[in-house]
Formats: sequence, C-alpha cells, structure tokens
Amino acid sequence: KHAPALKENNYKQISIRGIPLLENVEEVKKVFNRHLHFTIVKDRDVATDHDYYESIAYTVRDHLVSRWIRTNQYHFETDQKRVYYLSLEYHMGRALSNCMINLGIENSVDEALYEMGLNIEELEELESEAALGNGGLGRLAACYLDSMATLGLSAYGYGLRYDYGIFAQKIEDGYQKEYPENWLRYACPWEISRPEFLVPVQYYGKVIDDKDGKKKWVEYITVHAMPYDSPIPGYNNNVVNTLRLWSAKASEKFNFALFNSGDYIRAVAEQSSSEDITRVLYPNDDFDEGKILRLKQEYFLVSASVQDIIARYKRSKINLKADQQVDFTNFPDKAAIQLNDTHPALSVVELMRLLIDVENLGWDQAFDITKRTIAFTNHTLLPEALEKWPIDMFQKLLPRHFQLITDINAHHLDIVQKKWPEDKERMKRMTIIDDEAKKVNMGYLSVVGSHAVNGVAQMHSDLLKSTIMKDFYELNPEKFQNKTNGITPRRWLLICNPDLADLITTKIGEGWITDLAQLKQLRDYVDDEQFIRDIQRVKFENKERLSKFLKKNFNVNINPNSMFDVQVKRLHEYKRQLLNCLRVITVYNRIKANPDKDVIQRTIIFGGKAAPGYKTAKLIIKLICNVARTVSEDPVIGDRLRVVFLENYGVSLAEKIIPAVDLSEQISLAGLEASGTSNMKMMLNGGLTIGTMDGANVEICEEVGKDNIFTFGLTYKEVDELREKGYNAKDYYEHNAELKQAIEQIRDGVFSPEDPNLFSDIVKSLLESDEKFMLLADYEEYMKAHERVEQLYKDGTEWTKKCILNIAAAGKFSSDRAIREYAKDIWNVTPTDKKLPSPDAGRP
Ligand code: F58
Repeated sequence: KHAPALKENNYKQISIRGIPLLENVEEVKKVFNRHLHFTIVKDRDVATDHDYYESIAYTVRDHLVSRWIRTNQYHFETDQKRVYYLSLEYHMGRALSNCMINLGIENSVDEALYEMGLNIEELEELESEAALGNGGLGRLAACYLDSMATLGLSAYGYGLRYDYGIFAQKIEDGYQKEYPENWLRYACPWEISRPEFLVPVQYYGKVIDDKDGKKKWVEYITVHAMPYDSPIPGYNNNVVNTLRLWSAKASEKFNFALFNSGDYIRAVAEQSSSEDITRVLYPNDDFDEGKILRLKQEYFLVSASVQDIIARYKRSKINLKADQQVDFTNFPDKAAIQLNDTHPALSVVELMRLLIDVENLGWDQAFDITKRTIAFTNHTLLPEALEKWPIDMFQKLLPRHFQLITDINAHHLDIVQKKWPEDKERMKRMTIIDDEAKKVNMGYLSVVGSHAVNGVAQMHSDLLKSTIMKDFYELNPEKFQNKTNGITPRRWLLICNPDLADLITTKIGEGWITDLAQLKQLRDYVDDEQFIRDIQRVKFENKERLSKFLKKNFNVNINPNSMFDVQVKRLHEYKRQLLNCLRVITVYNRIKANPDKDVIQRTIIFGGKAAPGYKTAKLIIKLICNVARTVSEDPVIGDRLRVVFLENYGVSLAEKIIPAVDLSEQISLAGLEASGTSNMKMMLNGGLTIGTMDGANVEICEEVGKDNIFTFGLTYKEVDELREKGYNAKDYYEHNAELKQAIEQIRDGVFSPEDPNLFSDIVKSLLESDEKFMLLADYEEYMKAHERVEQLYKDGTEWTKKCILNIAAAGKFSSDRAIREYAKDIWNVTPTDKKLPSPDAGRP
C-alpha cells in the first residue's frame, strides 16, 4: 500500500469543502494513534488495514460525540415535539464518509491519513455496510433520517438490529445464490449499546378480567429488547440525531421452569431461541410471506419503541415539573409517530394497550390520542404485498391486541354504518377483521388508527384513493395526502459524485447542498460550451472509474466510451427487467442482421437481488446472464453491444454506478411502481430517463419537460381499459416480427443451448398469462423510444444539454423537500436552518 499520487491529492486540496487547518490534521493523527493503541490494541507492525479503518472510524466518531450529547440536551431543554420514524428496514450503507462530510472534516482526515501513508478511499471500502433493508422502502428511511437531522428536527429512527441484513448475492453460472452477510463480524464502531434501557416485550399468554373490571394480560413470555444507538449527523449544523435499533435478548426468567428443575444447561441453551427474533431480515420486497417470526419481529419493534416513546414523554420537561400523575392530554403535541408502511401498524394497538391497561386512560381518550399521534405511509398497491395476518396466529401471539383490534373495528364499523346505513356490502369491504377470510387487515388498521395517510408519489396517492383505499377515502377524505419521495443530495450527489458536486458549486455556489431547488440556476449555463465540456468530462471520468472498479473487483470489462444504459433495482416482474431483456435481444438481432450499419456502442447494465423464493425473478436473472454470454461470445457484435449483470447491488455499489449512468431505465407497467427512487438518483447525477408514466416518473417528466425525457408505453388509464377489454399477448406477438423472433429464440434455446427448455416458463407466461405486467403491449413503443435515445446520443452536445436540464430540474426530488412537507402537513413541527452551537460554545 502506498500513498496516492501527489497530483490527485493536490487536486483534492483545491476543493470548495472545508479548508484543512494544520491543527486539525495534527489532532486527527493524534487521536488516530490513540485509538490504534488503546481501542484496537495494536501497534503498526501488526495492525491490519481493517484496524486502520476502525481507528479512523473511532476518530471520526469522537468528533460526533459531543454534538450528539449536545443535541440530546438541547432537545430536552427546548422540549419541542419529537418525530418518531418507525420502520422494519433501514438501508443505511456505509457511515464513515457520510459522517466526515456532514461534519466538514473530510479534508483534515484525508490529509492526516495521507501523511501517515494511508489512503482514505481504500479504508472506506473496508467498512461493512449496514444493509438492513430490501429496496426503496428501507433506503427511503435512511434518506429521511439524514434530512430530518439536517432540518434540525428532534427526530428518532426506530428499527431492528438484525444480525443478518439483506443477503449477499453471488452469480454462479448465471444463477443467483444467496449467502448470509455477517455485518457484525467486526464490532460496528458506530453503534453504542444501552443495556440500561432494556425494554421487556411480551408474547402469548391470555387475557383475564381483573377484580376491578379491567383486562389483564397474564402468563405471557418475555423477551428483552436491547437498544443500540447510532448517530445520525445533520449536514453542517452540529445536530446529531439517533437511530435506535432493538436487538432481542433472552430474559433471565425466560425459562424459569427449566432453571428451577435443575436443567441449567438446557435452560441457558434455549435462551438463544428467543434471540432469534432479530436474527435476520426477511428478504422479500413487495411480497408478504405471512410467517409468525415476521409478526414477532413487527411486534418487537413496535412494543419496544412505543414503550420507549412513552418513557421519554414521562421524563420530558413538562412532565418532570408537574409533580403529579402524568397527563397524556398533550401527548400528541409532543410526539408524532410515522409508520413506514403497515409493518409497524401494531403501534396503533400497542399505544392503545399501554394507555388503557398501564396508564389507566379511558378507551375514547386513548383512541383519540392514538389517532392524533400516528400517521401512515403506504408504499405499494400490489395485492400480494398487503399485510393480512391469520386471525388464529394473531390471537395466539397477541391475545390482548386482538381484543383491542376487535374493539377498534366495532367502533369503526359503527361509524361506517351511521354514514351508510343501508350499505351492507361496504361494511363487509371495510372491516379490519375479515371473518370470512379469517384475516386481520393491517392496511385498514393503519388507516383507521391514523390522522394522516399518504402515498409516495402523486399518481400513487391518487390511485390509493381510487382503488385499494377508496371506501376509506370516502369515509375520511381529509386524512389522505401525497408526499412524493425524495433522496438525500448529500449521499446521492455530494458524496458519491464529488467532481460533479464541485463543478456545480463553481457555477452556483454551495447552497444547493441543503436547498436543492437552487439547481435550477444551472439552466443559465445550458449553452455554455465550457460547462458542457466539463459536464462531459466528469461523466466520462465517472464511467472510467466504474469500469476500473468492475475490472478490479468482478473481472468485468466494459468500455467507458460506450453509452451506459442502466437498470438497477430489486428484481421483480412488475419492474419489467424482462422487457429490457427482450429489447437487448432485439438490438443484438439487429446488429447481426445488419452488421455494417453504424450504431452507437452500448453497455447495458443490470443489477438487483431477487427474493430467494421468487422463482420467476431468479429465472429472469439467469436469462439476462445467458443473453449477456451469447452477446459477448458472438464475434460479429464486437464492441457495439455489451450486457452485464452486476452482482450484489446495494447502497455501496449504487454509489459507484449512479454517477456513471447515461440512461436510466424506469420501465414498470403504469400503476405498479409506487414511486421509485433510483429514477431520482440517476436524474440528479445527469442521467436521462427512459420510462413509463408511472410513479415519480410522471413528476420527473413534469419537472424537466417532456422534451428532455424519453417516455413511452401505456398510461394507467390505458392499462385499465386494456385489462377491461382483455389483454391478449398473441396480438402483439403475431404483429411484430422482431418481438416474435426474440421470444422464439428464448423458446428455442438460442441462449441456453445446453438446456433448450430452460426458459420455457418465461415464454409461457409472456404469451399466456401476462395480463398482470403486459410486457408485450409496451414492447414496440419501448423500441421506438430507444431509437430516439440513439438519435440524440449521436449528438454529444445536445445530449449533454439535456443532462444539464435534468440536473437543473432535480431539485424537487430532495428528501429535504419531502421532509419539510411531512413536517408541515402531518407532524406539525418546524424545520430550522439554524445551527446548534458548536460543542466548544458552552451548554445551551
Ligand atoms: C418501494 N417498496 C416501492 N417495499 O416499490 C417503490 O416504488 C418506492 O419508491 C419505495 O418503496 C419507497 O417509497 C418497497 O421497497 C419493500 O421493500 C417491502 C419490504 C417488506 C415486505 C413488503 C415490501
């Protein structure tokens, strides 16, 4: 290992971000050495690179600590309303560079490491990422934490500390294989365990009537929730909020009977089974598996968090002063709980239970407080993803909660009946507990128990009101809102694409970092020839960097001079990676049929994990890999077409891919992608979108103008009409020779000569049962849209102008904007751009 070339280092010094002071550099070195010695307990002769990573992580963490403590003191003193974000998933990615940037110390750290002969970029790669999420929903939670801290909100994330996050994906012979990813193998330097705040969580047992007529939950078993806190630094504002993740710990009393019977060894050994609750993240996206362990996880998060929230309320300033029974009347003015989908929906019932059974409030008051506290975000309309728990399972695991849901449902149906006295069908549709299907509907519970319900893009929110939540919208129209998703411009531009960030800053200053709408000033430079060349240079260098990375880590060769045409996201039929694959096959056929035609060089990049049990999705991965193989082995193709499937797509890989994207593939069937967020990331980094009118694509189109995006395909209305009249795949198949050819090639084993029938299920579903995703209906327009892409790409300047217009129009998609809207319309809290006093400025 050697120090980076001086030239590159000099270049970094000429940066808009924080000028390093020599004192800081000396200080960093001192603290680094102290940690290597006292924390890691190594000397430089035996220290590994990982030890150096840990030492620098602890050094950076030291800079956070006093701000973190300060933030807590400040929030106690001001006693402003707290926002609690509850999510089963947080896809955080790596923390080191994020912390350095948000604290403004990355140049000092860079320089200090350089002087010690270490390379920050190499050390950063050694951090294992906290991948405690599946896809968009978990990453959204992470972006929102960043924005809440940056906007100075007193906000807490609550989640689960899974021992195993999302699996590591390997592609072996074109097949996805899943491997466990032990992200905690090395201790995580960012988390602090808080055994003193252990919280008991109860399961099973039964409910009895107490002497005083109260309900009492008895004979339950207890599992303890151990909190682990991680810092969430705001950008340059001295705020450090907290993400609290719960880990299951057996209670000592767990197997009392066994302990007493003298079977000590077995009693201790069996403790581990209750600790299984937080062992592993369920790897499904947009699919509800209905397993009891998942229900245990959901309740574990909810119970521990709601108890913690109530405990904090009781310890808060207003209540400490009042020398009397805690008054819960003000609870909704002091706490807002946001449910990230229905997964934490039990919060409604747990809050009711604690208020009624423990705090002795009356039912009506408890329900009023609950509704005013809780709000609910829906992330999908796909029926297979909507959570419904079997009544039996639910009642056995959570007997008291089942009673409370029964009460809530009775109260709710009473209101429905008063409003529509004759409408029996509606009552049946709207019941939270479906006695026929024997299921508890968690979406309905979430709506009934909340004061606000939102979708994640305008189109999605509209569809919520007109489809799955129609009856509920008619009952309470005032509850329904839209909050279009956003992404944090810190991680998704400033950190992952520093050269573009610098270039933007030289033109419009650095205000965009916390006010992304300022990017629209870039429109003034759309004809500036130098700026256009600079944008092109940065994009090219990013593509080169990605190419080198892929060569080094995956032995994949791609050509940075080709167009990078990218679809990276979870693998799901509705996202239609298969449509992209049909297109690739057609492009391949065209080159073969017309080898002398002048075409642009394309690298088509796929990436994404399939749920381990999702057979079709896994077979689509295999097909893509086989097509990639056929293309690369064909001597006629040369460097005109290259197809790659990148292994193990996640936050860290995304940070490398997104800055290098030319073309962003967003091709779901209209009505099925609630929002999408990779579309926003690529736009912000100067990628042009080819997409359907679905989710947030609609708003991207509005913002950038339809001349600067390649839209195609059925609209939602057309999909609806087509479904009404009957979708017939053969119509398209018989009328489009290229489409027919591509499907026949798959059918005939052109891409799987060793097993010609390998993809027969895919062919069958395309031709016989695809009314759900209608791939063939959009194929022709998709091909035409790609021809428009090709035309434009031939004119480098015109292409780049549109890139600039896309960057300039990406302001709306900042998670800061989204969080401002949540703050105003749902939580009733006020963001601030004031900095907290720095740690050396005395206690607030
Ligand atoms: C995603 N949902 C949406 N669910 O599909 C996407 O359109 C949206 O942009 C994003 O949420 C953020 O709002 C999603 O990622 C899951 O991963 C769940 C995991 C747990 C089981 C159910 C799906």
